[in-house]
Amino acid sequence: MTERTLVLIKPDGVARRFVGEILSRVERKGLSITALEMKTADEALAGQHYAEHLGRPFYPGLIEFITSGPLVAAVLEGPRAIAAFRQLAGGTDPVEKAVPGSIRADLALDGQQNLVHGSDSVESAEREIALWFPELARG
Ligand code: IDP
Repeated sequence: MTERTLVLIKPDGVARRFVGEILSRVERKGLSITALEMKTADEALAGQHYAEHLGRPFYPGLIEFITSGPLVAAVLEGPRAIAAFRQLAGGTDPVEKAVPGSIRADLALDGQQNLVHGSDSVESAEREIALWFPELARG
């Protein structure tokens, strides 16, 4: 079943010049990039994106990080795109959770600055696509 998912290459990924590396892994996996934009998130957008984490101890630092510089937002499409990208990304903590071969395990060390975001469900994907690419919102 074809799905779509919202992916961010976070500001650390752009600063470390991993945009090509990460998009290359996406394409090698067989996912299609159907929207792609570089932008800098303001606090309002970052807060909406990470609304589920409001109140967590790491939330203020996360918002500061995500708004700290340009990032790349993308919509990927393909069979099981949500799970497929999360497999490519690896677990949240690049050392404790991400498996070798994943983007985070291979290229990151830090539990916050972990290079990428990928939607975790169909509902999250549709909510996040509507935030980052309002012109692609459905319903
Ligand atoms: P995910 O990005 O793997 O889906 P989430 O639990 O949704 O993980 O957390 C969102 C983001 O918040 C993470 O990717 C990471 O950047 C940051 N984060 C999560 N947990 C921590 C933490 O314990 N310390 C610092 N940052 C965290």
